[in-house]
Amino acid sequence: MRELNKELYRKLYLVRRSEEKICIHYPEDDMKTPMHMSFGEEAVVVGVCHALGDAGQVFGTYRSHAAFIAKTEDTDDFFAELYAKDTSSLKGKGGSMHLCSPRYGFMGTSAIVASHISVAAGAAFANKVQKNGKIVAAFFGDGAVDEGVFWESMNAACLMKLPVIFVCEDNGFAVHTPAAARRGYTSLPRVISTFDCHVFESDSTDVEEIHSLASEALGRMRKEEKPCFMNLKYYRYLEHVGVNYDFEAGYRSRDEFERWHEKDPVRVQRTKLLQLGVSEEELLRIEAEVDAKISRSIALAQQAPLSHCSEVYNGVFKCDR
Ligand SMILES: Cc1ncc(C[n+]2csc(CCOP(=O)(O)OP(=O)(O)O)c2C)c(N)n1
Repeated sequence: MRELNKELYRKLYLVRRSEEKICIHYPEDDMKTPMHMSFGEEAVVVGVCHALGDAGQVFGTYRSHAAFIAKTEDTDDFFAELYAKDTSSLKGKGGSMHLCSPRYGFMGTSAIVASHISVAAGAAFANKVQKNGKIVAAFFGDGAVDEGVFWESMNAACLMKLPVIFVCEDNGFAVHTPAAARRGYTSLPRVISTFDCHVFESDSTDVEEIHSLASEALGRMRKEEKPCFMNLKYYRYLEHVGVNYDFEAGYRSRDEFERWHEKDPVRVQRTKLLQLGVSEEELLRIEAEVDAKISRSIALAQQAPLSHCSEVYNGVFKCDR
């Protein structure tokens, strides 16, 4: 249990520190990409991705820094892409909003709300046909549920009994609009429970709890071939897009932030490890290793040449007419 908790903490810290470094370097204006930050949702993404394991496949949204890092740990590729460098596997064509690394099972992300959910269901269908045992996790915000394609994908996945976990990263807002102002129903999990799938929900920021819930979901899915739906609440710390707080925008209160921040996922896990008897020295060692990895990735990205203009035509669908 201690080893699992240490590993979960290492991943939380890797995600958190990578994003903190983005906040430091972004004002230098060398990363020419909009930033949708993951601060606050680390436990949701790390917990699910760790349970899913290396063989699982992940699809996500434009807010996928946490998911990319949790699934791949490939900070070299991550920072090279944010800096649009030649060393990035996407050669700068993706940026922060279209991260993708199929070799690590991070299958792709989209800036068009909910558009990837049907693609994730399609990948689950392919896995089912190929009988390869792979499970797909589709991460999306609560705003994506307002799109028809979400319901079509849920319906098809339930009907076809596809090996897919739909993970709603529920921060309660689509940009500045609260869920209550967008929905003609009160409880999404209750509506989803009328579908033929397993439903799970949590508002925990404890990564171990999310990990065990996701493991239970995967176990149920393997036993009884049915998709899963997880509604996992979190609080988005920063503005919808950008690297700043936005309390002055008036759509949410600082009190709410303070309440969630008191149970910050990274701090909760660090405190737990100390209670489990892990020494402060060991934690500092884990943190120093992660910090060194990130610093190295950023330095490599900064020194690498920019991606060449000719790359625009590589790796994309072309119309010859
Ligand atoms: C189909 C579509 N409609 C509208 C937008 C503009 N838009 C970008 S993000 C966003 C809010 C999405 O909120 P949510 O799904 O809850 O994700 P979050 O940003 O909270 O992670 C909207 C409406 C878009 N990108 N795509």
